Amino acid sequence: MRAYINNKPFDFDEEITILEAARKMGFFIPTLCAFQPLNHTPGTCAVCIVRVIRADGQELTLTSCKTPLEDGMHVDTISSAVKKLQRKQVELLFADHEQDCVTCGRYGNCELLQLARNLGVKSAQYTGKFTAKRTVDTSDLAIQLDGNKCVRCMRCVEVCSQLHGIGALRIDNIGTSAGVCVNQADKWIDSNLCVRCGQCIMVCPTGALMARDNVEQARELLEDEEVITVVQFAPAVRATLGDAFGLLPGTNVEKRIITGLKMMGANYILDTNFSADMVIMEEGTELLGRLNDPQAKLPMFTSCCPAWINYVEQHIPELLDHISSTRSPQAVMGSMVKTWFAEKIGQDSSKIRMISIMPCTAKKVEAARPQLAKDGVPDTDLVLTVRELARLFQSRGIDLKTIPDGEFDTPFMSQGTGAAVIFGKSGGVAEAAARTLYHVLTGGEVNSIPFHAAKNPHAFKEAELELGGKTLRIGVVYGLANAHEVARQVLDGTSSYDFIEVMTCPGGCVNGGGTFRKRGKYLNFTEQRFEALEKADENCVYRQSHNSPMVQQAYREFFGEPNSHKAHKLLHTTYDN
Ligand code: HC0
Ligand code: SF4
Repeated sequence: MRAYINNKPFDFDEEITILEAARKMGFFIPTLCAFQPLNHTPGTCAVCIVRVIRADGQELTLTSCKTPLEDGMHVDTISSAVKKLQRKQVELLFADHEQDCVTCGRYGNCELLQLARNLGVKSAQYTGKFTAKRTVDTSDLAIQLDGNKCVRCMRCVEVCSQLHGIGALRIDNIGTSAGVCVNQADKWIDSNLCVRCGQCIMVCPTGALMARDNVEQARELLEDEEVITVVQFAPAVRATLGDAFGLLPGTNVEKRIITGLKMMGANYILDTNFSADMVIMEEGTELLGRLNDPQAKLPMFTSCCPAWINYVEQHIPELLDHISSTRSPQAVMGSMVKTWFAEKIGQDSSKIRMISIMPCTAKKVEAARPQLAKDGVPDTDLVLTVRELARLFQSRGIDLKTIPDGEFDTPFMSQGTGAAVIFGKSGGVAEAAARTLYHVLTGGEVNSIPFHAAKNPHAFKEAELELGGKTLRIGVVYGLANAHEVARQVLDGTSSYDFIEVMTCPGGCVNGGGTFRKRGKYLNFTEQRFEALEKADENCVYRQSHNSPMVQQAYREFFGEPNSHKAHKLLHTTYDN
């Protein structure tokens, strides 16, 4: 079959949309709702309209993403008349859009604004003031919604069901009032479907979905001379923050983050890698205990991803007995800072404010769990995402591209091993645990674990380790739709694993819902970020958590041994059923 696009012939023998064919020929057709990474073309924005003349002479104006190319069809995608139509569509989108671009968290990175530029929208003919008002919801600790910036692209609805099989979001209302909102709840904070992973934010083309903004509070705390600010930052943060400053994807900016935080006024900077090592000691010991106890629930699942914990509590509570009781590294750090660290620096914990920088929106909710507070005071006072840290730095003119490297300068809780830094990529927690279990069960040391592609269709990787006469079967999973299937296998008694790592976000925290968003892209830098963490692992003096001198010091001076009574009190938690 043959059709003509902008008078050029295009031969095809399978069904293809006009948009796909035009792209193959190198013609640019603007799109907004269409999102290739999710194979999502709902056709709701109508920005991709084109003129066609069918073989029978019928003339039509159609959305190119939804219309199949036909034999003998002539398509016009580039004439002034077509461009005018496309421009009108964008102007109409602006007509019911809250146009506070300068104060919008998506400023400089918005797909709608980019489109307006592409199509040459010169003056905003419509002010965005006469539209029906849609939902604005700032009730939740992790995610906030400004429905007046929603363009009804439904990417958020799609990612939530494709990746997680949850369906926490839906489009509400009709006509100009239509916009995204949470399903089965009036307010986000009341949603028992949403797990707060923030992947919806990652695919939103505008500022309609945002992480809860705590930048101002962080700045106030850092500038407050009455309090002592302790800041930790997560493994993945060092491999993702640079993107926001135009550095090459996967640039490790660990040392520049230290400088930036000091410039902002942080009193102490600690590394979440340290507490990740502590987690391995606790979780590994817990797993060994379960393996030796015929009554214990196996397999055991990791507990460090808070969106996964939310999912289990909200969607499959019957699995809770299989979840490790060990707190996440963020929570372990908060707990240790308000106890041992306070002792070490000779300060009362009431003077300390713990700020945590995470690639994750769900960590904001984790920090507010009553189980992770002492006498009602949270161990972690404030959580910023990577995007918020970028805004915090930018608000003081700190440019990661130009500031010098800094060094951690606290002699305890500031150094992690190679096992800890790989926590930020899917499979890293399982690998770190296996390195230490290998040592405990065989007396030897290994720097890496031979994972292979998973046979289980819902897993990412697997490993079988022969350890002191026992075979330990490890599974690594990401995405909650996958995790759901693996959990079902466990509950049905058909799982072959002993230990399962689950991360909610695709590829793990390096693609967390709090990381840098790039227009029209999704998961594009996974490989570079993985490599950054792998290289950091290789460059570490210590590659296994049990070999960390700082971890050894913590047990020697404070906890006694892993899973001791004190460790249970301060480093483990309970879940809500
Ligand atoms: Fe992660 Fe973590 S690895 S969850 O993804 O376990 O957020 O980076 O900080 O807490 O360490 C996120 C990243 C962390 C925690 C660690 C774990
Ligand atoms: Fe947060 Fe990491 Fe879990 Fe994503 S995978 S929800 S970033 S902890």
